[in-house]
Amino acid sequence: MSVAPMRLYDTARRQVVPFEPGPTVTMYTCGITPYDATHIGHAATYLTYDVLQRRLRDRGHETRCVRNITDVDDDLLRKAREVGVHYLDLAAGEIARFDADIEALGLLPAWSEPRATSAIADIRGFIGMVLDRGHAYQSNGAVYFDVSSWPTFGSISALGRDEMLTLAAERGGNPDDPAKRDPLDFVLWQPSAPDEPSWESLWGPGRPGWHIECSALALRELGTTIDLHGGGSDLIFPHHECESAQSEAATGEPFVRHWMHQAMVRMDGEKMSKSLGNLVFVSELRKEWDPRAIRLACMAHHYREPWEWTGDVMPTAAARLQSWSSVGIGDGALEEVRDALDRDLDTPAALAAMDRAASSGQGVSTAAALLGIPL
Ligand code: 5CA
Ligand code: ZN
Repeated sequence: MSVAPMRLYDTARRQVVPFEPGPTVTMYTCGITPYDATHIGHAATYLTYDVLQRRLRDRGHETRCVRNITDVDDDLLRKAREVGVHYLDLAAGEIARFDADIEALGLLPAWSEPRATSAIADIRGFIGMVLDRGHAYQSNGAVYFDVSSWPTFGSISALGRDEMLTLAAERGGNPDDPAKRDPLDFVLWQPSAPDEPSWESLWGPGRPGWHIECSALALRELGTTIDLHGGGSDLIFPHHECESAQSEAATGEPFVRHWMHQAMVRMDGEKMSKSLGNLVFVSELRKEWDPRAIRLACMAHHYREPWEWTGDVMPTAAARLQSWSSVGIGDGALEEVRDALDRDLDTPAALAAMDRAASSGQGVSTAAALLGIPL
């Protein structure tokens, strides 16, 4: 087994750096908002952290990966209103569908899978800490984070103020909210609309903002500083920038040692997303294809390269699975696969090494098992 450290790209440092956690690796990956079914973009994201964990375990680490469920949030409440069901009933159905999909894909079980609604007390305590340290203010029944009190705001995403304002407007940040001192200030607690769930708090009844759910859950489940934080690249700003600011403001400790983001899976030239509706659902793919081929389809792309979903993706992956299966058991390409994964999780290079071994007649079942694919 190689002794050199694994190397991974860190979004905040903007370079590939050694990733050298202790024996137990703590990870937080942003989970689903359960208002629609799992699409192949979600699957690509969770598969990336799955392969990462498998290689870390192969290197001898224990991994603790928390994957939250955003079960109270603007998008979920809007959809529940549209379809006329209770938001927790909508969430329950979608969580069950998600669980079935990721189990079929052979994902390692999350170490914990906490729901935002389980954390209201934690969130209230968290907001108290941010207020006590002078990094938030109350206005018009809401509590906002004061970005002017946080000089390093923007350092993870490395965006200029205008770019941050544009993205905040696109991603639910309400920069035009007149109760804010600065349009980039973001909500920690907000009054609920009459048909929305509401909890008591020292600042009036209401519900949490989205970003604080992940900060409070990460602190509760894993402590003040976590080894690695993941999610799709669509979350770098504002979600992860805001999480980092409020977490470090609340605890006075570094929040994340390493930020790792999965590039977007696209379709018809745009990010695959629930709001655009250009979706390929895992549950539909599963009806036609071996779930191991779905895994391979995602792993054929490097996690930092955006890629386009096309009609060729599944047939190519299925042919590859077939060629590996036909050569039977063996540990061909195993060390090359390990080396490739240690070089910024280079799954395309790993698959290419396995293709070479298989085409020369060597079995690749051990390497495939390391990638979560039993042959
Ligand atoms: N609940 C929040 C995170 S706290 C959320 O973003 N939920 S989500 O359901 O919209 O997305 C779930 C995960 O899939 C997130 O990590 C998100 O960044 C990722 N994701 C969403 N769309 C894509 C896509 N097209 N390609 C790759 N990853 C995606
Ligand atoms: Zn999150």
